[in-house]
Amino acid sequence: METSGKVIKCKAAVAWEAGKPLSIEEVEVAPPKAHEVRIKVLATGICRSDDHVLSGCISTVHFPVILGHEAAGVVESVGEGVTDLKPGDKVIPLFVPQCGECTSCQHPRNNLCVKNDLGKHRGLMADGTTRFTCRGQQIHNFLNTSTFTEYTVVEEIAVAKIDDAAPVHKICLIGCGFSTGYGAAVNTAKVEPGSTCAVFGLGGIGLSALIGCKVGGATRIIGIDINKDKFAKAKELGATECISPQDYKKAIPEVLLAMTDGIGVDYAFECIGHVDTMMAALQSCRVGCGTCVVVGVSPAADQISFNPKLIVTGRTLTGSVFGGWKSKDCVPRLVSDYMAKKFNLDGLVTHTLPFDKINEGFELLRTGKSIRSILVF
Ligand code: CND
Ligand code: ZN
Ligand code: ZN
Repeated sequence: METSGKVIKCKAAVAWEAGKPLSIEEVEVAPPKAHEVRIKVLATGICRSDDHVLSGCISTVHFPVILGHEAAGVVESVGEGVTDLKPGDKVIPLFVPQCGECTSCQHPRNNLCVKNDLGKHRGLMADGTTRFTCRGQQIHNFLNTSTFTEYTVVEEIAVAKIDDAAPVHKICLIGCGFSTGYGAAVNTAKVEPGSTCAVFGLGGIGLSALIGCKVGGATRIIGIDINKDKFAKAKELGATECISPQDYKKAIPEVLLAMTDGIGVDYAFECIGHVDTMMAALQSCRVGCGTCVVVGVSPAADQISFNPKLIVTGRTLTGSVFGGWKSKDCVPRLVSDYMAKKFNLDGLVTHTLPFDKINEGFELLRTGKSIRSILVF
C-alpha cells in the first residue's frame, strides 16, 4: 500500500509518565514536512539513557513521549526539499544532528550541532509541533529520534544513509551505544599504543569504550563493575583484568594505583553516570598526563567538587556526547568500518526481542542481565 503523504497508524511504545511501564499503543504518524524524513524502524536498542528518563533521572524531558534513540531502518518517504535521501534508503537516525552550517558544525573539533535537543529537551520538531498523535494527544519526540515506534519522523539533518548490506539488528548500536563508547576512546581520549586504560562500568557504552581502547593499542585495560557477571564478556572483548569495588576495602583509585606500581592509568572512562565514580575515575589517572573521560549521564541536579590539585598537576577531565563523532559524516563511515571488520560489535547484543516485549528489555537492563537488547518489529 502506498503510504507516502498519508498518516500512518502503527504500533509504538508510549511513555505516559515517569516510573510507569511503557504502553504499547496505536499511534498516528503524520507525513514528513519540508526537510523531514519518515523512517520505518527495523531494529532499535535500549540504552540506559532511555531508562534515565523513565526513572525520572533526566527530569527535563516532557511526557508523554516516545523514547528510543539507537536504531536502524529504511526511509519510507521524504518531505519537500530533501535531496540526499530517498524511499528505500537504509538509515540510522542521529540523536546528535549535524546541520553542517552552525558554528559547532563548522568547528573541526565540535560535534554538538546547535540544533541538538540534549539540554533543552523541547521534544518537538523545528516547527514547534510533533508528528505523533495517540488517543487525540500530541506525543513528544526524544532527542530528535524517537525510535520505539514502527515509524518515526526526523529532521533530515538527523539521519545518515548507510550501506544497504549492513545488518540492522547489529549496526543499530552505531546509533548510540557503540559509537558513544568507541568514540570516547578513539576520538576524545585518543588512546595510544602501549597505554593503560580503566573502564568504569561494563554496560553497552563501557564495553564499546573497551573495544576502542583495544583498537587504539592499549596494552592494559582494566574493567571495573559491581556486577561480576559482566567480566566474562569484558575479557572476551579485550579487558586484561576485571575488578569489583566490593572485593576491596580500599577505594578503587587506591586499588588502581597499587595495580600500576603507584603510577595510575593513562586513560579512565566513566561509563556509569554517578558523580562518585566520575571522581574515582579522575583520581585514578596518572599525574602529569592522565585523562579522565566522562561518558555517563548523571542525575540532572548532581554536582562534582574536587581539589584543583588533581588537575593542576596535569590530569585532564573531559567528556563527550556520541563519542565526539560528527554524526552525519561519521556514521556511514563507522558502518563501513564494521562491514570491513575493523571492529566487531556483535558481542554487545545479548538479547533480541520482539518489539512488544520492550518492558522485558528494560527489566533485563535494570537487573544487569543484558548488555544490549535489540527490539525488532
Ligand atoms: P548500563 O546500565 O548497561 O551499564 C552501566 C554499568 O555500570 C552496569 O554494568 C552496572 O553494573 C555498572 N555500575 C553501576 N554502578 C556502578 C558502580 N558504582 N561501580 C561500578 N560499576 C557500576 O548502561 P549503558 O552502558 O547503556 O550507559 C552507561 C551510561 O552512559 C549511562 O549513564 C547512559 O545514560 C550514558 C550515555 C551517555 C551517552 C553520551 O553520549 N555521553 C549516550 N548514551 C548513554
Ligand atoms: Zn544512548
Ligand atoms: Zn549544526
